[in-house]
Amino acid sequence: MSRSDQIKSVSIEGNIAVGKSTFARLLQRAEQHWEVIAEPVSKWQNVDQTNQTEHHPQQSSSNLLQMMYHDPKRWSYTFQTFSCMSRMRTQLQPLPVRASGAVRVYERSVYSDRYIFALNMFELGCMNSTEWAVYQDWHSFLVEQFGRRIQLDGIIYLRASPQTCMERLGRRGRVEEQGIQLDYLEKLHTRHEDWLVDRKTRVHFEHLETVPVLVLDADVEFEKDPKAQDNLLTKVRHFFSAL
Ligand code: UDP
Ligand code: D5M
Ligand code: MG
Repeated sequence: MSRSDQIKSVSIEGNIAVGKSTFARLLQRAEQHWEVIAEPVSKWQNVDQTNQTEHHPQQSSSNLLQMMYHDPKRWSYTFQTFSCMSRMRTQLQPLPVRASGAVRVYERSVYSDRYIFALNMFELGCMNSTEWAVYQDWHSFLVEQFGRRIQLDGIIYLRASPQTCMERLGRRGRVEEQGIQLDYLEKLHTRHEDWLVDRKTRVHFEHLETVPVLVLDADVEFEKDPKAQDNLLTKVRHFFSAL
């Protein structure tokens, strides 16, 4: 198979509540040969514990997302292991769509896990330097082992001000996120800008250094505005056709 026949992999990146899932649903409706894979948030909210020992028989799941927000120092490293493993699983899933021009679109990636969240957790002191070193070691090892299967051909960056994200976060009302402050969204915003706009985050995978990035203005209210949606879709079609 030549490179141009291969199914392309693209991730949608952006701050918490910027509108990634909403945008992903829009893409899924727009073209049959775009296959959208949602972020596995529900897995993080329901960690299956059915294999537990008999000492804890009554509990069958725990909410790791809530635990992380409630006690980040205790749970950030654990959260990073679980979120990254679940993203690896989704990125490695076999491909049902084989049409020419097919594109797989992921909501976030193993790369935003590292260069947005894990790095931020380390800089906030929620992971210590040993946890950070261990994390980086296995992350690099696994990504290198999976090679092409886990690489991205492009990134769509939904870019909006932290204030817009804060409003949308409130509107969505996900219980675990109710303690999130603007300050946290500002830090994540800066991480996205460093990585995807200014490209000054040090990355450890060659293909990421040159991966094409489409920056879309997500401050506009696109959810219920067909004209804004058409405008975004035109840019996406153009971007995909050049990958
Ligand atoms: N939303 C909105 N206007 C938009 C896009 C999204 O009000 O143009 C709302 C959406 O209905 C949801 C919230 O913003 O209540 C967060 O959106 P989503 O879950 O898609 O964000 P994600 O966290 O996946 O980026
Ligand atoms: O992201 C889903 C939720 O999960 C949101 O509260 C951010 C959080 N999240 C996602 N990945 C990570 C990592 N790697 N570390 C910490 N927190 C994370 P949303 O933007 O709502 O789709
Ligand atoms: Mg989402």
